[in-house]
Amino acid sequence: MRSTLRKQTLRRGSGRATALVVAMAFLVPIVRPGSAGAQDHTTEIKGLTFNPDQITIRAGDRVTWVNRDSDRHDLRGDGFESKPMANGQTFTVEFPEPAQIAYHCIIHTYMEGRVIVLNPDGSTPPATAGEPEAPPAPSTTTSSTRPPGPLDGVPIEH
Ligand SMILES: [Cu+2]
Repeated sequence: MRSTLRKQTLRRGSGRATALVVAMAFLVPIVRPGSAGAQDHTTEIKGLTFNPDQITIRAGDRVTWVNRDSDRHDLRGDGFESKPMANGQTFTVEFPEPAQIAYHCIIHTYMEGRVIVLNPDGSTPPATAGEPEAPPAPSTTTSSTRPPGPLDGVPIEH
């Protein structure tokens, strides 16, 4: 008899824990619709500006820049650097870690933008003190630009 009672107590306890987990599982998608999986974001480069010039994403998301200008643009941020992009060309970076990453156009250094990769709890990480000019880390960079062509590495005329 005694052991049966104890079992029931245990079962009731774990049942409560299960209910809590279920409740939290329902809460998460409501609070954070983007948590289901990696998302793709797009930033247009138009009129010598980034639109939007600041984008907030979650870890694991990707940002694709699309050049809508007739001018060429190339991006450099902490951990990534693009090739010069002609009109219509794109550059994609995956951001696996929370961070605030400032970037700019190498050709037009006054063109500045920022990617904010939120912490898992949705808070904003502090801006990295690191120089935006730090050497790129190829491991965090993916590119959907066309395969290397004859113009790559050739100085761009303005
Ligand atoms: Cu530019």
